[in-house]
Amino acid sequence: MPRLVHIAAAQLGPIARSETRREVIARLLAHLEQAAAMDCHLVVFPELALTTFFPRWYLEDQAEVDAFFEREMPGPETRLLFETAERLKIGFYLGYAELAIESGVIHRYNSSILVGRDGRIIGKYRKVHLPGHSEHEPWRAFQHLEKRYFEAGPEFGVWRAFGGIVGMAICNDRRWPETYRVMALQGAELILIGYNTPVHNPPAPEHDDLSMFHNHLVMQAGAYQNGSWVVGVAKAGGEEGCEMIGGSCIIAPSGEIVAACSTKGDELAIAQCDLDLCISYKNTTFNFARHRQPHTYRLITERAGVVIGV
Ligand code: CDV
Repeated sequence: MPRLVHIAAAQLGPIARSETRREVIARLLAHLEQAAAMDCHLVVFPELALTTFFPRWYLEDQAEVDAFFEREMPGPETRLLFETAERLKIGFYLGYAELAIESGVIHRYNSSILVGRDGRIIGKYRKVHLPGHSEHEPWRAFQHLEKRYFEAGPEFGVWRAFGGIVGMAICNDRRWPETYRVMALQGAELILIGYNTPVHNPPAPEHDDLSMFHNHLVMQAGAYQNGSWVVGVAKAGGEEGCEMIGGSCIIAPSGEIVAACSTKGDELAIAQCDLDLCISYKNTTFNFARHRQPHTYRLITERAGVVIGV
């Protein structure tokens, strides 16, 4: 029996700063309904899917920043997503800004959750690789203040769900081979990634023309080199004067894109993902137990004794 998961990559077009949670959630609900009508089991939404991508602004008023964060999940406005998931028997991955109070201390994370077909949270992931900068840099066409507004998460986990082993990552994580490898070493067969990626890269504008190529390059390599499905989902289009790449797609363990969005708006790309397709990659070319040489990697790192890129 193949282990089939019917997955929808639920791309979102731009979200205006003035758009309310209720308006955004109506768009997410439309995606859930449409995906369920097409017999999907799992819908993957982008990073920070409930608001505009607010790290593009330098904001001095913490209350203004905190208005973009969720204090509970589900909360009064997001509860309908969970109720709809349960009614439609459809799971989802959702990226959002998380404000958590732990031992009396406020923490802010760029997070995602995985919700099962029963509408219950299976797992939460807090973004590890936070790109950008922490101080105002007015020379940029727009800011990327993730290092200011979020704390880095502690680890990459995986969860038993949807008949397999599922991992989560968020946006910039997808550019780092360690992201996929750490999850694949825990058995990941399906890696879900939401992203917000501007076409323009202020520190390196010479990369702009390659933004879509790099987007697919890293996710396709991550899938193939780890024998895992990868689902990458964008917030796309012209958002508050910033052009964001789309290119949401579903990638097989072969590294091939098997479904992709073609617009920069709200759109679903759907694929039937057979988790058993991971097996021939994990058992042959990428049989980690048989072929990896971890002692060698450690020696090289220790001997080098330098960190490149500082
Ligand atoms: N939201 C992100 O993590 N964006 C980063 C870049 C563009 C700053 C990315 O790697 O896509």
